[in-house]
Amino acid sequence: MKIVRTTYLIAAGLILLFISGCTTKAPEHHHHTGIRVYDAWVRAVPPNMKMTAAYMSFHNHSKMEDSLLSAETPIAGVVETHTVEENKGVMSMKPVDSIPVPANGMQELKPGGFHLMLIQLKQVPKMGETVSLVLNFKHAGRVEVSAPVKESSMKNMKHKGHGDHGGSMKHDHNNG
Ligand SMILES: [Cu+2]
Repeated sequence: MKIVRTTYLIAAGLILLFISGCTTKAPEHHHHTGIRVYDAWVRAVPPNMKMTAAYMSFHNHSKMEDSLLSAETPIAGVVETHTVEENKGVMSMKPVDSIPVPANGMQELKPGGFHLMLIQLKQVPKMGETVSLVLNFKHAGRVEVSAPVKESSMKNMKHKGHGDHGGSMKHDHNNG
């Protein structure tokens, strides 16, 4: 069945796309609460794609642990909170109820880890565009973010151990 095989290949390629990295810094986004959002970006995808992913960092400047419960964007019918799990060498994406953000700490949404899945795309995000997202946190409430659309090429997969926040879940603000 040629159709089935093609679909399978697209799915495999898509997962690779979502696992490969991109750590380009974006300007700080505005905030209204104890949660600040940094470096938000949405992955550029081919025109026939029905889904993409969004990545960003959350900094929690409050003494209360928080969590991202849900998100919305005008360009997608559904936004899910996902993580990536490895099972016997196979990476796969899995929905999670929420994404935790420790008190006086940070959480990183990045390829290969937590991310937002933009499903049922009404409009395919292209390079140069900006996607607006509304994030709903348990305590911080509603936080609006503008995320530029960026490409993450496969060559980024060879670059390991880069990045200012380098996978660390803790973040010292020196003001707690
Ligand atoms: Cu996903």
